[in-house]
Amino acid sequence: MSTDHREVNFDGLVGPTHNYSGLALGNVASMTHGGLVANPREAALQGLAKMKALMDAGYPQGVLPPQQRPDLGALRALGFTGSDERVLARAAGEAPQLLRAVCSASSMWTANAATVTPSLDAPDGRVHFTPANLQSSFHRFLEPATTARVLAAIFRDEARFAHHPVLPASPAFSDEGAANHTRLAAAHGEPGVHLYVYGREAFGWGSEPGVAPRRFPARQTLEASQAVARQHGLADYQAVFAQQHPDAIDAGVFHNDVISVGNGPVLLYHEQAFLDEAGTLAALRERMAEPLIPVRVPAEAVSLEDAVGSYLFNSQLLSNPDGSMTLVVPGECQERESVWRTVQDHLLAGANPIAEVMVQDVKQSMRNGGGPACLRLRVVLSAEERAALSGRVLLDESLYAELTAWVERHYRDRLAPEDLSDPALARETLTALDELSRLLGIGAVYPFQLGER
Ligand code: SUG
Repeated sequence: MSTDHREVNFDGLVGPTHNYSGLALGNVASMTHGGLVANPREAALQGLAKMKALMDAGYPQGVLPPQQRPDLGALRALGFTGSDERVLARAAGEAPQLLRAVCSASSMWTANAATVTPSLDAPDGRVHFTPANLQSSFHRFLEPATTARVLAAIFRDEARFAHHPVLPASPAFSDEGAANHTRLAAAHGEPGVHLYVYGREAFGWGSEPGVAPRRFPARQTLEASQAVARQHGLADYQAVFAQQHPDAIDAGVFHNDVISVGNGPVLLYHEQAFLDEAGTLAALRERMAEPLIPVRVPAEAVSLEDAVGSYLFNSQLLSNPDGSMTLVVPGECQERESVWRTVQDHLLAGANPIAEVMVQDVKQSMRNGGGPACLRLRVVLSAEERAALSGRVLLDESLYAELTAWVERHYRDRLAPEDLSDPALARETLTALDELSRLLGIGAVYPFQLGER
């Protein structure tokens, strides 16, 4: 197989309206931090610092732009009329939760932007994308239309990139993208096996009801995962569908990437990640050409509560040229004794390729339940595919410097929920995004650039 395939991590640039609105049911950090004052500038700079650290360490790094917020078009569609100022003022008075939802900067968590299949695994030899419908929450349901335009603008070359329609935005096809998908392979340039993790089955009528979480919603359905695999042309021998443990969902594991992470042949996971642990591993082993390297963390070492509180499993696991791997963990892992001890004694000292740990401070995002792995969309690309990208989206020194200066020019350092109705914030955001789309060379992707609002 070809050796020039690299995984490019496309991080979401945090948008100027980053705030804490307590919008995400089942996401403990979001539910506990709603109402806090956020610092959008610091959030964006933390994200850029993570991208720069990984670029400096030799990992290809990409960037995806934030979305247009507040989404005044969504408010208008819901019956708010008049000038922008009037729409904002009425929404703030009559439906403050709605205003918060249309201001969310949640597109920063690009692990939920789409599911991606590398060209190596697709029958037509193209890289396949399906933007996630994110229909399980209103603030995230607002993302896919712009996400689809952004992905189509960057991965524009139709000979190399294929874009599929968003799945029907109905609970039966609830799709949260790559956060519930892991590709396992001997190496990025070898054929892969795709692990899709779902929280519930939608079409189970007439049969015994399946096991489902009781406290919090299951965001991904089996039917959605199957449809994505079908769109991308994967055969049975390339895909495994595994149910997430309902107890994990009820403990705040709203996506699989909060409880497991895979890379190459390694699957790092908590013992309560999957409903059928043994069956999941067996199905993977049956399909993989190379031996699977499971790295299992028992509940005895890290409780579900500590896993959710530290986001240990929301780490990025990255391949190094010598075959070793680096685990990029959020700073919160150092703050929990059991977790930090497990990192040292179990992960680094264990018989597995994980040889190094990098700690990144993404606290602004973490308070909304988004760790290092949430902030990035993994796209395995060959050298030709990397060269075929449109726009200026691969990070280098000068792009990093320009994006940092752009954030410093346009972002506020303080944003409380009551600031969201400020019409100046909406104007500032449009100015910033217009400049950004020119800086990235991606053309018109935002509603305000397309003659919408
Ligand atoms: O969908 N939080 C996001 C966090 C997404 C994390 N992504 C992954 N695990 N891949 C969510 O729950 C909170 C927004 C607020 O409360 O203001 C939020 O949407």
